Amino acid sequence: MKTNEPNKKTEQLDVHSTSNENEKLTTNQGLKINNNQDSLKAGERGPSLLEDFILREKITHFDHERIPERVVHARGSGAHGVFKLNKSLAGYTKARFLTELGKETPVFVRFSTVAGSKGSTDLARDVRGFAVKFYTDEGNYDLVANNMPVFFIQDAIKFPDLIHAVKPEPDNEIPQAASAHDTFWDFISLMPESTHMIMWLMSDRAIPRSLRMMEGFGVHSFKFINEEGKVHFVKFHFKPKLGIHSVAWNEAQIISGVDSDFHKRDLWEAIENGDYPEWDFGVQLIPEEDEHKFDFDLLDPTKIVPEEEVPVEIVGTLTLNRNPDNFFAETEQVAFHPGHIIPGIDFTNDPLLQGRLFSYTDTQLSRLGSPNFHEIPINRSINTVHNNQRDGHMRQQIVKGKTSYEPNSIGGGCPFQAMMADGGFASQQERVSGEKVRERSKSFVDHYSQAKLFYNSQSTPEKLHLQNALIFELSKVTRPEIRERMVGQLAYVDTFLAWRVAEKVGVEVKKLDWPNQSLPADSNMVELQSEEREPKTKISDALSMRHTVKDTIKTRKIGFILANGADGGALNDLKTKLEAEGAKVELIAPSLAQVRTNDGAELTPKHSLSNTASVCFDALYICSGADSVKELMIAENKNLVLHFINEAYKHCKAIYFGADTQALYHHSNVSAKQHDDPGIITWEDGKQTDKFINAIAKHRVWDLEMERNA
Ligand code: HDE
Repeated sequence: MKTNEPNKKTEQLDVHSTSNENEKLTTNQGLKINNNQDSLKAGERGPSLLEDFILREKITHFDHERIPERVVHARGSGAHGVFKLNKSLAGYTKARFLTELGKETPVFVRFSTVAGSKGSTDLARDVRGFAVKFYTDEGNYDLVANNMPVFFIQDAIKFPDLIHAVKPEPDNEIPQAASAHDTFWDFISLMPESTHMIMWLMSDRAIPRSLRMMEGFGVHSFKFINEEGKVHFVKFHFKPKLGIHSVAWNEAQIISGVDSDFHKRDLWEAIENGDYPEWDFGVQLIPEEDEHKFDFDLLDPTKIVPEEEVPVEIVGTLTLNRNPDNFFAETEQVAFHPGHIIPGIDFTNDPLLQGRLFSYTDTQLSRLGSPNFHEIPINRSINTVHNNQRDGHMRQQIVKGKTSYEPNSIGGGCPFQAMMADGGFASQQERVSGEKVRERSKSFVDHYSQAKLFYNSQSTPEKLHLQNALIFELSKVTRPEIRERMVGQLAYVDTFLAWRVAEKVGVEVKKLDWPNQSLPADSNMVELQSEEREPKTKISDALSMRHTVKDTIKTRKIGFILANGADGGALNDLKTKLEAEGAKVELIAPSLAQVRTNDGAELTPKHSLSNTASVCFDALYICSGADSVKELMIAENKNLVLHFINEAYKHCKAIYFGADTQALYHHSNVSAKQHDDPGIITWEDGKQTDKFINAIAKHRVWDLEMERNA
């Protein structure tokens, strides 16, 4: 477990606490304030006086506290941490934080959604931003990534159109943080290049269980350049050590109502509890000479490099180990930019990346209001800045001397340029040629092969979730022609997918010119999803979450439902074992009043049955104890408890029914099913604790979702 030593970057003079009793209340000018309760008046019932500079300063500052939210990625959560290099990449890059084995580099990471406003829900169906600022000793390196490895568009010029289409519609500002509306699908149905990304957006990747349980991808191909000038293409990956896990869409919708800060709270609490989230940092490396060896273009941001073709080499660990001291000062003001690079890393001509290289600084000028936003503590390099840039709003640095130009003699010619040998950055001398054209490369025209690859790589439950997501989304589209157009696009990915969506959103299948053979006869839907369905198509295991980490219950939140008379011994025994495995146990009772167990202990519930919901937990234990069950079965509690159980059951979670809970079991939906459900553990099972822990570690029994919801 990493200690929480503040890294070099965070020893800021600017951080100070307001809880020091020796520090008296002052104005912004440092004047100590004697009365912060009343404005200055002419008589206690008289008018307030213009001269009340204390009142005016305080209210004036308040009036100007808000700054423009990010035009995209407005909703975010951040944390400090450290990157440790475990395997040197000296053969590929000269970036020291990637070549000096064991080197630790301070980082700040901001996770975000894309479409929603700053106050919108964490659990929108959306891409997640995964922006990492490495405070390296060669300057700040920003890897401004997402939790999906491709993007909707191939050229930056379409970005404003994409965002205008997904944001609330301009006439009525509806819907907030949602793609399920006409303008988004109108745009997407006319953009075949978006098809691959739509598969990712409609997959469970778009509704993560936790920011700590999602991947990060640099998306673009970048370049590594080593000391000898040798060039490799590189794709960046962050793989969560807790695995990649998602919630069910119905669950996401409920979480948005019960706790719209679900992800933010989850990240904050994990770090406060010392459960520092970690990712393996990996790279896919392709020698420059192999650029055209693939059946796709490395410059195309709607394409991945399948891990089976080029493995991801894990070289480092990203750990988040400190929450921000102040959300606005750090998370809101942090400014990421893919153009913040260091020697050994360079750009490719990916037209999406090229456009991004303009946009970030441009938008930050209007968002942070000054060309000096690099001087805000969270944005400062750990290196001292030496240049002749001067003045501008909110300038902090005080540069001595008469020279602010180069060349100069008065200042001794300083600051000098740095030789490459001294770490000076020089762009790779790539040969570029060609006429000035506004054209799309012919090598970018395949919009369906990788969409197929992603879809075909999904497990049956994942395919069902993806289909249901498209059905939900398109069912919100009011214009039938848009639904038809979109179903036509889906047919180029998978006939069954298109057929099922068409049927559910009222699109006449026969009206569409299907690109391949006749439709499957109506039959058992699950069979038709079969991963073994012929012809066997190319798949990539890395694209499905079925193979992700499922052997730990660390940080999982287990709800214990109990009332007076609960079996204290059984409760403590299970709690101890779950916590020994790193899980968090939280007690849920009919009220927040203390609960007395059958051995006389007084327990304080963290939640009541009415102030939380099963969607905030990974699994439930219905505590044993006849008296406890009797109290839970009384009218005012029974429906709340049964709703908890039925909702967790619907969302394929593990539920453990302790001894004496037969009545609750038989009154719940669970009892209606007779099957071997590994996610349901009862008083009849042997080794209940092991079974429960194993069931929690599996995240969900997605394979039984159809049965659990029948
Ligand atoms: Fe961004 N993106 N982006 N983006 N992006 C911004 O910069 C942009 C794209 C990403 O937590 C903005 O400071 C363009 C891909 C993240 O502060 C803006 C294009 C990827 C964040 C911008 C893209 C990203 C942003 C808005 C298409 C994954 C949040 C606020 C060419 C590789 C960073 C800001 C944070 C933020 C421009 C597409 C990642 C408007 C023009 C692809 C994680 O400048």
